[in-house]
This record gives sequence, structure tokens and C-alpha cells, in this order.
Amino acid sequence: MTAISSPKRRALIDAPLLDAATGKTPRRTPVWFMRQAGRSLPEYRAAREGIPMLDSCFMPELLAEITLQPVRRHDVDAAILFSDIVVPLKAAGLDIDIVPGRGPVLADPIRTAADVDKLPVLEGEVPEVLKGIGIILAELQPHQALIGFAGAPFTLASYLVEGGPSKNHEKTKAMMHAEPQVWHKLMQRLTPTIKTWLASQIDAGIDAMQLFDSWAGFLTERDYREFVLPYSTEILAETPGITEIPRIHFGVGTGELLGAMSEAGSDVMGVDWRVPLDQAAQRIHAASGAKVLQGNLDPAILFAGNDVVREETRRIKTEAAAAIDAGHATGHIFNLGHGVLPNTPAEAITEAVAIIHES
Ligand code: 1CP
Repeated sequence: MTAISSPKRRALIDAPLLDAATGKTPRRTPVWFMRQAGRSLPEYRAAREGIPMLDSCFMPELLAEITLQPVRRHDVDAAILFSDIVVPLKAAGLDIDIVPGRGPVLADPIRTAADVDKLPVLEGEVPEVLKGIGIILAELQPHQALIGFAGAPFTLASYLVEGGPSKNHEKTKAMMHAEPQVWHKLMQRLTPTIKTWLASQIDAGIDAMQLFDSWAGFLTERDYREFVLPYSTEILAETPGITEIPRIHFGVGTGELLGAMSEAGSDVMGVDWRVPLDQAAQRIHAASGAKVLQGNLDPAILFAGNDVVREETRRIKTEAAAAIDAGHATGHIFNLGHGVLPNTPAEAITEAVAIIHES
């Protein structure tokens, strides 16, 4: 696919996240936090009051405001679009809701080939989201990046097959193994929706993107390679415009999959807190060459006080530097190993960002 530069993309100036993601030396360690927009912020709770989660994702001014809140408060180096992995499916017409305290829930789970045939496909852009991106880009400073995102096909499929959040993903794995042709059909049906969703964000001017395969860590490497990797690879390679911007790929508990996941073709690999960054980099490098690392402070550490945060930050930066020195990585973007936990005090997040920027 020919990369056509979006006229809406800003020329970022001295932007630490973009510099680190493209292998340049940033002026400070870039940091953003997964789930930085959300319940940890009182201004988020006020803005969302009385508005269902999925409704808020289709309200341009509101989604822009919520996206910008953590950037204003914490001085993070990137905003992440306020949305959800199920928004493109909702926009395509699927009967899906986000239940407070639970997550995405589907009225009619997808279990058969006929169900897959009925799954709506996103045909075009989602105008409310594109309008929201325009508002965000107008307010961000030239050193602050906007990260767009999508859920990877496996993680999305898990919600569709299970019907909601799942502890063990047993129905999903059962479909993979007992009815592989139905599984592949589902993957093939989801992939174009994800590509369309990402392509329109890219066209609207996002500066980087993250593909969340949050639950991929539940799979064996063998199953990941057979049932998941081809589709994530297609998205990271063939989404129109995607090679214009840094591509970040992340999953939880993926220590054993880092090599295989890195083969999907991202520029940056997100690492959860379970694997030290230097070891993660060795696994990635061995599989697909040196990439930029993202991570990997344990989100629970934000409850432990600034001295602990400082100590852990130092350790993580040292491990990232060792990986870069060894030629196993080409840069480091600081993040948590997964999302901000909902009860995290907002002040602890602001202070952590300052500590990470300090040294
Ligand atoms: O009422 C509320 O406030 C709902 C909580 C909430 C929020 C704030 C949900 C429901 N989604 C979101 C926003 C969201 N979701 C963002 C943007 C905010 C930010 O990062 O700052 C992003 C990137 C997501 C992506 C997302 N949704 C993922 C991948 C990231 C991850 O955390 O691994 C996943 C797995 C989801 C599904 C989902 N949506 C919501 C919940 C509670 C869940 C998880 C449910 C489960 O445990 O299975």
C-alpha cells in the first residue's frame, strides 16, 4: 500500500515520544501511561457523570476533553485517544455494550459460522471520532504526540466469543481447536474492520498507533503463531498509511510470546512488568532484530510511594540502557506494564511522571 501522508498530521517538534519511537535520542525519557484517561482522574469522573461509556466515545467534544485531561494534569509526552477496542464494532452496528465495573458485553455471542457471517463489518470512517481527533490535535502542543489504537483481532474475538470479559478464555480456545475454520473465518471478518478503523485514525492525523492484544498472553506460542500472528501481521503491514507512523504492539503476560509477537512487525514492543526490559529485548532481538521497548513499571507500584517509584524507575531505565548498549533495542518509551489501576491517586501519577522525566 502506498503511504500517502495525511495533510492533517502535524509536524511534531522536539517530541520525545516520536524521537524515541524512531530511534533518535529524545531530550527526555518519553512517558505515557496506558489507561491514563479514566477513573483515576476526578475531572474524568465529573465529565463522564451520567453518560454511558460507549456513548461518550461517540461525543467528539467529550472524547477530546477526556483525552486531553491527563496531558494537562500530568505532563505526559503523549495523549492516547479516549475510545475503546469495541468502538469500531459498535460503529459497524454490533449490539455490544460496556457494563460499568465489568467491560464489554455482547447480547448474542459469536459461536458458529453463521454468527460470523452476521458480524457487521465497519465500512467507513467513524465521523464522531475523527472530529474528536481534530479537536485534540488543535490543542496538543507540537512536542506532544497523539496515539491512536485498536484492539488486535484475538483480543476482540475473545469478547465476541465469550460474550464478555473472561478469566480463562475457554470458549475462544475451544473454537480455535475444535472448529479452526470458524475461528479463521472470524479472524478474517474482524481484520478489515480493524484496518478501516486504524486507517481513518491515521488519515485524521494521529502521530503513532498501538495495537492492543491484551489477552494474547493466555495462548501458547504455537497457538499464537497459528491462530493469531497472521492477522496481526496483516494489520501492521497493510493498513493504509500505517507505515507513516510508529507502530506499537502490546499484550499482558506475553513474556513467552515476545519473540513471536515482535514478528508481527511493529516498531515498538510493549512489555508488561513481569520481564526485565533487557531480557525482553534479547527475546525480541533474537526473533526479529532490535526494536524500541515500551514499559514496564508495575501499575501497583504507584501505590507504594515516591521513593519506591524512584528506585523502580532507576532500575527500569538501567535495564533499557543495557538493552540499547548491547544492540538489542533502539530506544525506550516509559510506560506501565499495563493500565493505570482505577483507584490510583491522581497525584501519584503526576509525581511518577516528574520522577521519570527527572533523571
Ligand atoms: O465506565 C468506565 O469508565 C469504563 C472503563 C473503561 C475505560 C476508561 C473501559 C471499559 N474502557 C475505557 C477506555 C479505554 N479502553 C482506553 C482509553 C483510555 C486510556 O488508555 O487512557 C483504551 C486504550 C482502552 C482499550 C481497551 N479496552 C483494552 C486494551 C487495553 C488494556 O487495558 O488491556 C481492553 C482489553 C478493553 C476492554 C475493556 N473496556 C473496558 C474495560 C473495563 C475493559 C476490560 C474488561 C476485561 O477485563 O476484560
